[in-house]
Amino acid sequence: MTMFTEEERTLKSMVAEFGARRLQPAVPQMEDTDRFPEELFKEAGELGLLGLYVPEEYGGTAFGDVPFMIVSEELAKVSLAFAVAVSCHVGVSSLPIIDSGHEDLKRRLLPGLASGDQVGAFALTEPDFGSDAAALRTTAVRRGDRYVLDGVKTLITNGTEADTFVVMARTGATADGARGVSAFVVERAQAGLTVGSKMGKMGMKGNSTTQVYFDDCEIPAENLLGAEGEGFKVAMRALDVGRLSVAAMALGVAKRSLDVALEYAADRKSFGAPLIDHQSVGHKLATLDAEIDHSAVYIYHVARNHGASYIREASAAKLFASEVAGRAADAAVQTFGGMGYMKETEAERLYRDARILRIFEGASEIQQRVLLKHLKRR
Ligand code: COS
Repeated sequence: MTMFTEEERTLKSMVAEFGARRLQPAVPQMEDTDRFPEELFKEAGELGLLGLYVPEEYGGTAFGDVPFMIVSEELAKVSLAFAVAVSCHVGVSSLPIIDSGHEDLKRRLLPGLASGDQVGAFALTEPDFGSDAAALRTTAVRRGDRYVLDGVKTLITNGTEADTFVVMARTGATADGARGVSAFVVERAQAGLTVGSKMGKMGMKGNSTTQVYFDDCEIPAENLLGAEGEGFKVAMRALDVGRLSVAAMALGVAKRSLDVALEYAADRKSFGAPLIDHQSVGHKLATLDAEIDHSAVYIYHVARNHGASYIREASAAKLFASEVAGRAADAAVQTFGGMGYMKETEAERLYRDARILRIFEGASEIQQRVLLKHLKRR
């Protein structure tokens, strides 16, 4: 069964080759030092992997959804940390500028984002408002031809490296909820923007997560994305693609987890037989294989065939694939037994990395909420 065109298969091999030859050797150092491999990010840019939605006239490849899922999946098989940095940059941090940015802003920022000279970040979450994103409190007040931003964002992926931040802030009253939110681009050099130090994480060593502070941060009015009050929808539309990409990354983590478990289970003997021949191990891995197939078919089906709105499908893909990845990483550790808990096995890293998939870009409970809303309308 093949789900891909010839061009897509070529892209898949190219990213897999980049993963094996360039990214894999960097993983131990990323684990040890938590340093982001900027040189590899630039290489990904040279390969055309960072401008997947950027139109060609601004230096991108404009390949679209299926290639984005392929890149997300293949990179995540090797390093979820790197895949997430790329996904965040390509999807939620670039798409709002591409879809809703002023022409001057696009000309100025998109070539750098497509090449990897500039790194993008997406700032929605706040210390007091995560899942309930429409309640956010960061403010943006219009002053002549400028907006002035004040507030704090947290858990911002790529915060340390980012040159541009897509920031959701309140231009309307708190009571306006989602309709009082607008989206902006804030550039790193802007006075009044401060990035906090790296937050220590359970896994995904090698990409950064920070707080971002806005203190009387003045930006030009043309940095508004779309119209005032449309920012929540700008963010949510970007998150649809983002969630599909998280599903694809979960697929990559699940496949890799199954592979390492399978290899060990075929090799390691207990009670006179390879682990794979013990029903308790073999059946679990076989069930995972079926679940992984279901994830793959659904993710690429949605990526290829979705219409203008696919909120429900993006949530369904993210919910299912991230839960499968969690089970797969858990099964990998369990198959390795005591060694699965040790730093020297890949299963240990996969387990820590996989845990975030059920949380970020909308926790499983948020995806269930979105799905339930659609179910009730039926
Ligand atoms: N695309 C376009 N528009 C969307 C949308 C989407 N995916 N999701 C919601 N909207 C629109 C709705 O149609 C609604 O518009 P109208 O007022 O014109 O009808 C508006 O946005 C508000 O939506 P809703 O009423 O569903 O908002 P809620 O506050 O009830 O719920 C959830 C929104 C919970 C789905 C949202 O807050 C969410 O996704 N939270 C998680 C945030 C998240 O993923 N954070 C991770 C940050 S990045 S790591």
